Amino acid sequence: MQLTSNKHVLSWIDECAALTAPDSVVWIDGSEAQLASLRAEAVATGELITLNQEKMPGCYLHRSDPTDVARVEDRTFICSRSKRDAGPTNNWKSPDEMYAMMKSIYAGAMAGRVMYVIPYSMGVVGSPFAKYGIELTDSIYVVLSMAIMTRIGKSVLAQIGDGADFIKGLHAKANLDPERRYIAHFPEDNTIWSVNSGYGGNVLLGKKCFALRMASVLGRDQGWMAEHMLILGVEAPNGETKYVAAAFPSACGKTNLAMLIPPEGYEKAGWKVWCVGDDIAWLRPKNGMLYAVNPEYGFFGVAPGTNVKSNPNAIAATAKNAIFTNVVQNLDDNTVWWEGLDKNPPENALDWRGNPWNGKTAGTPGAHPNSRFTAPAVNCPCISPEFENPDGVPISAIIFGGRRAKTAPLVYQSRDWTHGVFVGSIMGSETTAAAAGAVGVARRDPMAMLPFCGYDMGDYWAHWIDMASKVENPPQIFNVNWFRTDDDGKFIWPGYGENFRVLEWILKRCSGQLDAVDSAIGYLPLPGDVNLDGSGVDSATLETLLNVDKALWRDEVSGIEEFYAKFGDTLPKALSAELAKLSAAL
Ligand code: GTP
Ligand code: SPV
Ligand code: MN
Repeated sequence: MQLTSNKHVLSWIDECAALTAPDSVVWIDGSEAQLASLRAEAVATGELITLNQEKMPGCYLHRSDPTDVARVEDRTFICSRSKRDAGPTNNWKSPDEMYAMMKSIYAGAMAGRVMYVIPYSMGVVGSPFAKYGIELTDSIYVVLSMAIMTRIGKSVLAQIGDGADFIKGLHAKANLDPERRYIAHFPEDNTIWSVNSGYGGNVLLGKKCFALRMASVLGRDQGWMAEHMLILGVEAPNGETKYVAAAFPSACGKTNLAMLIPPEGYEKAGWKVWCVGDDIAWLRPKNGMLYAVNPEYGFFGVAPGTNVKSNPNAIAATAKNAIFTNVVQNLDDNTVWWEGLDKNPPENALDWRGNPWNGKTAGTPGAHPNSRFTAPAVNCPCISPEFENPDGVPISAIIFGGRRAKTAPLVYQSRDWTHGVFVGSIMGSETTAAAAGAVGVARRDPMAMLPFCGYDMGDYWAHWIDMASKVENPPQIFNVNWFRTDDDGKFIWPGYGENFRVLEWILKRCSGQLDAVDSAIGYLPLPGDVNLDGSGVDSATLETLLNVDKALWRDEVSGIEEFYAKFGDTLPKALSAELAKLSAAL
């Protein structure tokens, strides 16, 4: 049954149905009854596997095709009318060419299948900052995952009303052919087309496709920002909470930082961290500050490495009503396992591909390195009381960071907003399993947005620089690196909960309580200003972590010059000036 009489919606669905030729069209109303019957159907076809309902109520396992386990950056396109608008860091094809090519793939692709219509909201439904989308898909896994990750159903259609202000998403699994897999964005048409994949980041179109690639374009045009950032609140013992947003590349620690539990001494003293979001932030000027909302409704988090010590809040979030993708299935008790969950891998199990796997003898990982959980945000014990605040939270600090074995110190602060934008623009990190391709290769990933910026990165930096003129008290900008290694390649900093010590320094700098060392790259902590009590890290090690190796940084400057050169005249002059200053200081 159609759930709207909106002509824009209905004619678009008709067009997509005529193209993909599904047997039927089913509207997702958001009711638990409908979702329950879809779960049952997915279990019957094997698309989902029911897990132990006593230990893990409402939890299911899903295996994606082995050739389809991560985002595909080389097959992701920004199809703006002009190539210049996509910029040098995005793949581009003209809309006409892309529509024509993808139409040939979509043609009849849903024959014998059902087309589900998912109305969804990014942000609290009805709030001034919410944006709406409709995703058409032939995957029940997508429907059920969208029901966790976004707010869905009739209430969204009521907000769209008779209007045309919604993002049109079309997803078809087709035959999962990796050679014909495309994730295409048409910013001028509010349209996203995704075909031949069933992996989260390629097919949950509200997430990276809408809330970052399309939304970054909307933000440019409307004076706000869509960023690959977590949002957290640090509550002091006196009850006052300060908010921080942090951009780290994929699988570089956003979920873990967002759900951090402070070290014992701090916890006892009454410090607490609240999670507002773990992956995406929409920021806009308000009351002279930048306010951030998390447009999502759940977490699509990395499973490996998540355990009761590293991230107990994430473990709790997955205790019920979660979907696990590409993890190990323990056949003894029908629960799940992944590398780093505990030191006791199951012996009688199936690996992420569904093949028999004995964790004691296998010698190969049982879970895919990019295996993930999809969990409702409300399950998270530290979810912020402000999670559903339609105005969002005021941001005191923005933190950039990535995986850098040597160059970047544990933490440093930028001198001002423009220098902070420079610090974000020169971010580098080693690639991870979150995207298909080689892992551990260093690359530039400005603002952790390289794969997610929907327009020219030079224009994006100009937009960043310009935001300061809209905000009297812009956040202070910092850079962190939890991933410095010693000569044996081991991480030097303990990370996880201990990162709170760095947050404390950052917030004290924001409120003017601490001095700092003025170095070539920015402000570094004075020795003694990062509290190491109970961390197991000594002051000599901290010195190593804060060391700025000028020779390495001079190489870094050459790398940045090369990167900046790609942008031609869209590179803001203010950034080349910052680079010249850095080069001179070194
Ligand atoms: P996406 O969901 O891909 O955007 O990733 P994310 O940034 O949320 O990354 P996440 O927090 O899931 O962390 C990814 C990996 O980094 C996991 O294997 C973590 O165990 C590991 N990790 C997170 N924080 C730290 C840290 O402080 N130190 C170290 N050494 N590893 C960390
Ligand atoms: C990332 O890769 O940054 C993720 C997972 O958060 S995905 O939704 O696949 O993009
Ligand atoms: Mn992410």
